[in-house]
Amino acid sequence: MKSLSIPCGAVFALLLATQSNAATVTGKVVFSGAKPVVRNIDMSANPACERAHSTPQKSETAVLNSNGTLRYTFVWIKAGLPNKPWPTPTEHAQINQKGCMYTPHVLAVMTNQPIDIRNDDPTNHNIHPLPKINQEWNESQPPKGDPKTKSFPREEVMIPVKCNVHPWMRAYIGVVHHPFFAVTGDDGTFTIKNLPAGTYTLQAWHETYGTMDQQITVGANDSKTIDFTYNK
Ligand SMILES: [Cu+2]
Repeated sequence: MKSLSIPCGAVFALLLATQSNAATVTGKVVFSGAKPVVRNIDMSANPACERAHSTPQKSETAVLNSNGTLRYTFVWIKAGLPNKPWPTPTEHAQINQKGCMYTPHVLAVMTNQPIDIRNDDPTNHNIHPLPKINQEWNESQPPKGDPKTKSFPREEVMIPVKCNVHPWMRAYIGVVHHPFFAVTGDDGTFTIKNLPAGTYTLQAWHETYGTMDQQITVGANDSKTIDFTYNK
């Protein structure tokens, strides 16, 4: 058994070395174009959906934060990583159907990472991802039914998800073969940690405003700030 302690120690030392070489990239996604018109979603065709809200839900296709940044932007390392497998998290990602909306609107996972799909509504949903690279599927889910656990084996940015019952329902799932990605929230920022030193293509994707690429170079232990500005 003693011989085992040597490789374990070596692995531990290697892990420490890897982490101390890890760079962090942070930034924000700024929007400087014409303010998007945000329409109300008409759920009157389905009273169970409409009853779930005291005020109409807003379209999420272009959500501007109060600080001038853009929500639901997927930011990821598109190219430049060493060609090696990255461990898949065992932690399940979540997507919920609540009030006849998908939460979150934009989800990012690793390839093969389990995704729990829940229906918290008192109504049927039909979850229907529309991938081009992964396999398409289409399943109904009864009110407050058991979660469905799914995953996507191949990298794909992005997979639109629709509900065949409620045409306004739309989500996007980004599936990446590595862990270097983020989605902007209500402050419009993103953080990508533990990035090995190197030169990369960093891409921002937004469902309405499209993609933007930037070349970045990070050294060991760097903390870099990289902003994106959409001006549409
Ligand atoms: Cu639905």
